[in-house]
Amino acid sequence: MKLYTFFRSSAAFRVRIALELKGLAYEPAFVHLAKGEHRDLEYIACNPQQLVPTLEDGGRLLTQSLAIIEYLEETHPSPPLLPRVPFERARVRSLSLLVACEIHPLNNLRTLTYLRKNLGQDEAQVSAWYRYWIADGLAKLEAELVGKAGRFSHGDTPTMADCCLVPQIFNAKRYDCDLGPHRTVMRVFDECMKLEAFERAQPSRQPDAEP
Ligand SMILES: N[C@@H](CCC(=O)N[C@@H](CS)C(=O)NCC(=O)O)C(=O)O
Repeated sequence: MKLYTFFRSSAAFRVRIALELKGLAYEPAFVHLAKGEHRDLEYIACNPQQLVPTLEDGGRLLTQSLAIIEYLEETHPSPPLLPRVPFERARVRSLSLLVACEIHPLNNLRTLTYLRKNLGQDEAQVSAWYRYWIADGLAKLEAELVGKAGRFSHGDTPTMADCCLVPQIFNAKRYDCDLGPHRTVMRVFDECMKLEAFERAQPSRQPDAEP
């Protein structure tokens, strides 16, 4: 398998964690988002959405991190990243979608670039936007997890929800967000980072990492 990835991409980070948790080898192909390589014609041929990640498996291409993780789950079921019981599977998907659909789109590269370039916002205003939506989103994730999380977001083994939670926290730390109020979220984050799979997938450990 080949994964089109960028060290700082939290969506690619989700898939890297899933690959590591499942012990699946992959070849990374680097797409430098800050240099706009996701808009190169060659990459658009792989991913018409012009987003990272893309997974190539047996010559076929798959986009969208959660679809990729579910594909890995179905093709390599062990260890599972989704529980067997339908209600619990839905719960893990719900937590994953809270991060991927409600938090991440508000603070990804193209959204922040639009604020800067099209709406003329300065860095302080962009940071205020970023921090507002992170605080709002993580408060909602905290409300979902408090009193319900196990060692991890759902139960005592890592799931797809943790593949989403951890990159979002890396992102929030990069923007110096106040993570103090999100105690359960941060407890789960710390628990995940004790595992080698999460550690190996993190941005600074990637061959394309930059300071
Ligand atoms: N929902 C998509 C999000 C993908 C996404 O937004 N990727 C970011 C990097 S984390 C990206 O490629 N951004 C390029 C841009 O915003 O122009 C997924 O889960 O794969």
